[in-house]
Formats: sequence, C-alpha cells, structure tokens
Amino acid sequence: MTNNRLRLRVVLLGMVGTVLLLLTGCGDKPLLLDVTFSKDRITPNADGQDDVLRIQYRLSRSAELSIYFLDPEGNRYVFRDHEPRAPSAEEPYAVYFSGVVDGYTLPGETFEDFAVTRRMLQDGVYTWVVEATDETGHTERATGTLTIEEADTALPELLNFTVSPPVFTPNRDGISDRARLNVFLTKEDTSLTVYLLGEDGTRYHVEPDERTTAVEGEPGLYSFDYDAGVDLGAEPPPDGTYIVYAEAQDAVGQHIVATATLTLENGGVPKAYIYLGEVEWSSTSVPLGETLTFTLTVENDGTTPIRTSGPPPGTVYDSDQNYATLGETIQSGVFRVGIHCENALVNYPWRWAVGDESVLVEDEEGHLYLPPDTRAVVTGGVRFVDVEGARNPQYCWAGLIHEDVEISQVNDRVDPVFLFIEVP
Ligand SMILES: [Ca+2]
Ligand SMILES: [Ca+2]
Repeated sequence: MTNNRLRLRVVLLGMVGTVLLLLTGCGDKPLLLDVTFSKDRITPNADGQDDVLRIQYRLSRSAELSIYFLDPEGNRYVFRDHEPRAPSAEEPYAVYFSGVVDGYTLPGETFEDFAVTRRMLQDGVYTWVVEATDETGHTERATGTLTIEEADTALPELLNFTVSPPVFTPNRDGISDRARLNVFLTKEDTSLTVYLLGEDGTRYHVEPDERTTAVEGEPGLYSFDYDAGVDLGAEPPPDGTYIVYAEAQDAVGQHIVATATLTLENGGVPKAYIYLGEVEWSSTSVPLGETLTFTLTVENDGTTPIRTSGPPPGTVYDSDQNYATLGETIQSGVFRVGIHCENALVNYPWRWAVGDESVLVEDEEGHLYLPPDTRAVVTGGVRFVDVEGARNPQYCWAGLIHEDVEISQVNDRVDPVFLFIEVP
C-alpha cells in the first residue's frame, strides 16, 4: 500500500516537476531564471554511472540561494542554505550534486560517537527546490523531482575515538611525552584525517602510526602515536587544551566527525648546552690515586624544562666505577653531564645531574628539572685508581647527554683535556 501511495505521489510530483514554478513579484524582472537539473534520476554509489547531476540557474540580481530536497513526508534535506550570490552575468551558475546533503538523522536514529556532517540521501523520490531571495525579501523558487536509487548510504562511522592520556607533556623528558589516539572506522574507501584545532584556526595534523594502524582507506582500528612533532625537532603546538577532530569522508562524499580533547603542558623541544663549550679542568696531569676535577655550566636555552637525575654535582667517582654502580642508571629523557676518557670501556661512564638543589625544581613525582632560561654550575671528579688501557696520556672530554635520545654534536667531546696519569 505504501508503495502504491508513494508511486502516486511520484507521478504527481513528476508532473509538477515539468513546470518551473516561478513566483515573481508584480512588474519585477524574474529573479531566478533557467533552473535545470541535468538528470531526474541518479544512482550515487561511486560506480561512475549516473553518480552525479549538474544543477544550473541564473540570477538577475543579488540573492541568497538555497537548494534543498523534500521527501514525501515533507522532511527537508539541505544542499545549499541561504548562500549569498551575485547576479550571474554571462554564464549561469552551475554546481554538481551527488546525492549528498547536510547531515541528518533518520527517525529513531541517534549517534553517540560522532556527528554526521554530510550524508547521502536515502533511496526515494524527492522534490527538489531551488530558491532565491533578494534583499527586499522577495522569493522565487523552482521545483522538480529527483529519484535516488542504489545510493551508497552506509556511513563511514567513527567509533570509540579516544585520546589517552588526556594531558601530556611533549618535551622528550621521557615522561608522558606521547598521547595515543585510537578510533575505529567502519567503512572501506574512506579517508581519515585527524588534527588538533588551534584557537587561531591552525590545524596540527596527527599522522597514523604505521606499525599499529589499519591499511589506509580500509576499515579497522586506526592508531595514532602523537608526540606533537617534538621527536622530529619541531616545536609542538602551544600549551593548552585542544579539541581533536577525527574526520572521515567516504567515496561518495559522506562526512563524519568525531571529537575528543587533549591538553598539552610543558611542550617544547629541549635545548641545553654546555655554556660556551667550556670546561675547566683541574689539571692535565694527575698522580695515580688522585682526582681530576672539572667545572662547567649547563644552560637550558629552550622553552621547556629539561629533566635530570643524580648523582648530584660534586660527586667523585673512582675510575673503576660508573653511573650504574652508583645506582644511578640511565633514564630515558634525562639530561646528564658526562665525562669520557679514551680508555673508558663504556660511553661516558661518569655522569652527574645538570645542577644541584639550588637550581633544580622537583615535580610531584620527585622528578628533577632545570627550568627554561636557567644556567647551573656542575662540578665533579674522577679518582684514577688504575691505568686501564694502552693510552697514557689520553684525551678526556665532557658531554651533555640526553639519555636514550641523543648526544647532539655540539654537546659531544666538549673541550678535551690531554690527561697524563702519573704512575710511580
Ligand atoms: Ca551509480
Ligand atoms: Ca614529557
């Protein structure tokens, strides 16, 4: 029964559609002219056959233009909504329509994980309306019918878009430097874009993690390992709370948006140096059993605090000890001053914090930081208890080590001393 009623309405609408309803004001030149749809039926499924049609119209004067579709129940689906248009001079306006309109929901339908911003019309017969309103409020419209068949209406759903942790500190200090973004995409041939939107409109794109993500364009779980660009040396977005957008667009042009929030704190590329590349050595010649001492200054020249760990400045190592034997093992992301001598068996065996308690600040978990724009004097010593290796004299030098990250060239082999150990 429903089908018969529908068909009847289709016939009626079809008849109406052959006549352009131009409601003109008294004596005025028509505002809206020559409205045409190149097809009265499309099958929008991205198979290349009858997927799109072309809409043309002319305007004799400036107007706000709307194009929308009415289903048999009178529900309105918007394609263009009161968009300002100048008069068309030589050429008519032309726009392609592929069945996709502003987002809408079907009766009884709700989406919790995402919003539908552009959506395919369901199969059916619609009345199309092209409507122009000039600045006096005068409105003219043209109507016709359009049949949608074989429409690809499956939505490219974005499910369970999550960001964790919700607050992170992208600064390569080894603590909450990364955020994990996950989202499940349900549809094939769909492009997925994820970005943070800045207050000034800047988009900061988040690239998928190739190790754990679905094949691009295919359904599946997409995973994003976000470091805010810091690992590649780029300054991260400014500290603050961002809305993270995940946007999916399928082959027929449907568009889905999911959002989450992410807060950046203490973001920045750590920049620290041995000030002036200068090390003050106590001597170039040390009797066996005596101590070589050094003094240098570490400068945090960046915008983010740099993390450090013990032992504190002033610590004196025996030459056969190293940071691990003192219980101060490597921690990823920590900066420490190191001393290395050519005969040493491990890289920079003797290491010290980049400052003492007078300059370092401690966070709630007990991590120590040298604040931005701060200098700290670091001293230390190595007591040579034996002469290992063949070289004597040997070169010794200082370095500033970003543990498990890098020793930048400028912070490696700083200010070498040619050291002789005096054996009795
Ligand atoms: Ca088609
Ligand atoms: Ca961090």
